[in-house]
Amino acid sequence: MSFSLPDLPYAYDALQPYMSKETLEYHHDKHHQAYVTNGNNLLKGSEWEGKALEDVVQGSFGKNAGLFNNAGQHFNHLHFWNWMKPNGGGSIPGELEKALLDSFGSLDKMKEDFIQGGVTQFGSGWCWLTVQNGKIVVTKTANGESPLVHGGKPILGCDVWEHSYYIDYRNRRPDYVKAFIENLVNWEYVAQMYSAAIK
Ligand code: MN3
Repeated sequence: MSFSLPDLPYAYDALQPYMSKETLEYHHDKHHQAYVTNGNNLLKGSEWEGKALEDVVQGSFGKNAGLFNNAGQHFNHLHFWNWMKPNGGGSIPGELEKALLDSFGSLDKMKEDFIQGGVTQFGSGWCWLTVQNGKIVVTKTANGESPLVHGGKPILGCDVWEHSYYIDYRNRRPDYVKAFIENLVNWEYVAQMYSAAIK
């Protein structure tokens, strides 16, 4: 199985004003495409050729940095497009909402911690809602890493590489992460990942 780039699940201009058409054109068509192309080149002839994506990500971590970076980013971006939707950030499905309240005490606290995670990730990386030891926690990772290689299961991730926000927000990463959690998140998709993570 080789990697391939899926179409965005919405139009390029569907996330405006929170994420522009221009950002999505560069981010999806150029950046994600590059991870797919480079990942396929590095996968060819490696011991992970033909393996499922999550197995490539976990298997190559710490062993083959080039392949890991591209496979990790392919995994992260496949979900990232689905973690957003037009008119996102609305109500949270019941089972997930209950788990978030159990873990954070309030939805405001969850959002505050998530924004803080994104703002304090130094340099390129991601902030996450991660299922770990039966709880949902905020974590952050550098570059193409994800909770998958740190003993957790990601259910929501925000890309805080500059390519994800610089066109729209310039250096204002806090405003970008705040807009993401409040206005872009597709909570139905997060709930699906949560259900799969606790099985
Ligand atoms: Mn990206």
